[in-house]
Amino acid sequence: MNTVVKFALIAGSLALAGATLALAQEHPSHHHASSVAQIVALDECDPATFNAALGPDFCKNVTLGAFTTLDNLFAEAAAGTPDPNWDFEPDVVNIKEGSTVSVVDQGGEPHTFTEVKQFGGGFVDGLNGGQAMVEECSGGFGNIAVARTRILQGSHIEITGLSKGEHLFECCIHPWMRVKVEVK
Ligand SMILES: [Cu+2]
Repeated sequence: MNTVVKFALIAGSLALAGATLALAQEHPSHHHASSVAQIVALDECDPATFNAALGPDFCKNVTLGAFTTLDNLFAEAAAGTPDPNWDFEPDVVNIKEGSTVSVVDQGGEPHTFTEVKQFGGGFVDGLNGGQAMVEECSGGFGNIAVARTRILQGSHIEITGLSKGEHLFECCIHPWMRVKVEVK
């Protein structure tokens, strides 16, 4: 077995361990006010084409070959059929007031988890499928309000203090990644 194959197997084992851990965390107790609801961000970015266009280390190699190239991601979005493997899971989260929403990026590239009044387009026009950008995504990462909702690959952010009612979140890069949080 050569070194590259060994590395791939080790990386695969780590990715599977991470997936198991994430699944284990998806079903927290909702019995107390201080519970945590876990959301996972997923994608299948192709490191070769993403990093050639966007810079080294933008897309990590986490999907063991199940890649979508950068050109295909844009083509799918333009056709109105955005890639379903860029996704927040679950799509709807029910929590009690006082709970924490924790969002972990288990994909290969950065995302944002940005609260919006209404779902719409993000700050990368070519990924919007013709939808207008929502004002909450305006300015992209040059806008500190957007930048602070960014989740880098392998990291997580926590949302606290959500008021009772419905809250909508989307990724300002891939705006078909959407979550509705219902706070009771
Ligand atoms: Cu995204």
